[in-house]
Amino acid sequence: MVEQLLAKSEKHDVRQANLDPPPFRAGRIAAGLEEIWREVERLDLVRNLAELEAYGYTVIPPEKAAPPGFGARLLAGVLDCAEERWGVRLDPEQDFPTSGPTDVPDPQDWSNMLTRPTLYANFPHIPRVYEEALTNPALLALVTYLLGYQCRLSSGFGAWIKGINPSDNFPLHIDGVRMSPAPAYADCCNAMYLLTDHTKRDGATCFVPGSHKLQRQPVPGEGMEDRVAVEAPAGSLVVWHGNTWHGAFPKLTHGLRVSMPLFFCRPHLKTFTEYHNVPRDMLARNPRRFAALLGQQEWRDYRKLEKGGSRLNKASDSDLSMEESAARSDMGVQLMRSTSFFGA
Ligand SMILES: O=C(O)CCC(=O)C(=O)O
Ligand SMILES: [Fe+2]
Repeated sequence: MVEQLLAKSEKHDVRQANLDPPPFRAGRIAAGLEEIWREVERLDLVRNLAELEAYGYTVIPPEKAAPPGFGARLLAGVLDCAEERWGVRLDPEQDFPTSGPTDVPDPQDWSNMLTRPTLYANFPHIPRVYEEALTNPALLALVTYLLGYQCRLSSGFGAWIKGINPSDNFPLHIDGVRMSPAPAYADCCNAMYLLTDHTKRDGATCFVPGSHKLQRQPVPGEGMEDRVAVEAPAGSLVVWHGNTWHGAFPKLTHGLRVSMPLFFCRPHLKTFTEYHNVPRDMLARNPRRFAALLGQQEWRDYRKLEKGGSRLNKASDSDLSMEESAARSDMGVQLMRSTSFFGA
């Protein structure tokens, strides 16, 4: 039993995870495919990967998604962040309050919470548990399978918080600013932690299975009969292909639906967010992949030119030692080397 528990926690341990790019192998056409397949098998996500291919989305149950209790910790981080930015302590069992302070970093119109506010955290003030959310091996295994090792976090560290509103039928769409038609392979994808239980009546996210094969946005009203609600407990992780049609059902129940989306794209696309002021100690305590996901090793950063061609890091503390700079540029070079489909 103890061994089983240990084996379980090792599975979620970022130190065990295969987060770095694969070694350079000249002439290979699918750099990284074997590594990512092994990682998917190690994490027992083969079925989830098959669902991503067939349906365009998958729901990873809490016990496979993250270590025990992770969903509750992430929810607590979101509630802390809401308190810091909005000045209220939300209780997911209750509705939104009807009033709140205005002398806070991000005041809300509490008399009109029929819209779904998005709670954003900005560097350097992000709850530490958000770092774990991004480096989670299960999440990165499927995101890497879809987008390659060089992918970026396009937008993240935000939370959807949705209260009762029977008229809020979130329309079907595909995410991002996209080409039309969209490429057959994923050029972006989304991963969302469910932080409260989601049922259809709770306003669950919904998908049109198989729609990722159509490579286009739905026209208004299209696909509505084919929507499938994601009914899953708090702590689950939903991952979907960037081409998959999705939306959300209206929330008919009291209390709050809380989820955290992390939207990723391939490195040739412009990310929604450019991450500045990432604290140096945050980069130091996380795997190197963390910095790469946040675009901290961009080799084509124009601001380098502003500094007379020197490597200017986006981290808040840019006085990197020579060794650190070298380690980071090495990472950039390694990432650039894997130029095939899986590496790109
Ligand atoms: O669950 C929802 O409200 C829909 C979320 C969504 O469309 C997204 O995160 O891209
Ligand atoms: Fe979306």
